[in-house]
Amino acid sequence: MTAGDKGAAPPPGLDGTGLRIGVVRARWNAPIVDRLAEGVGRGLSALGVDPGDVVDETVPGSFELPMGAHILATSGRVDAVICLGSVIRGETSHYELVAGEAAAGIQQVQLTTGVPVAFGILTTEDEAQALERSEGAGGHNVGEDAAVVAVEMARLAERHRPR
Ligand code: INI
Repeated sequence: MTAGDKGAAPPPGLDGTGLRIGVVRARWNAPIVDRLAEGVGRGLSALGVDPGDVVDETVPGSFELPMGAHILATSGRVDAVICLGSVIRGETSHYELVAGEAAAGIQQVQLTTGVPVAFGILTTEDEAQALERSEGAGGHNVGEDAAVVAVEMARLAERHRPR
């Protein structure tokens, strides 16, 4: 399954050329998050984003992703931010808290800053599900989906920017 087969198909002609994208990665469950980051790289390249226009940062865990996104969103250096993380229910008793706060915080960052923030956090029952959603080229990878979302929303913001 590839980006668009399951979720929203990318709009035709979507082009990321010249866009600057921030990527914030949680270091918890790093092997999974690294796979998501590879998906982001593939997705952004396919849309014409120059790797030199990608600003990469890491934060300790998914709970810190909204703060990392806020720092990049208000830096004036990026047109959109992608947050990557993996929260596995079986491995944390405060799964709901970490996943919920990450989601709410990311929404708050994009609505308050006006800089789109894509939600690339896997919230799964177990590691097997996380692996299924972070596959290599040609498979389903939520990082690849998040790359499309970031470019689409950055273009939307650009089209309606107050003059
Ligand atoms: N952070 C994650 O990104 N994934 C997890 O599965 C996780 N678990 O299992 O607890 C996790 N916890 C750390 C959290 O995000 C914060 O870094 C920590 O609470 C310090 O603020």
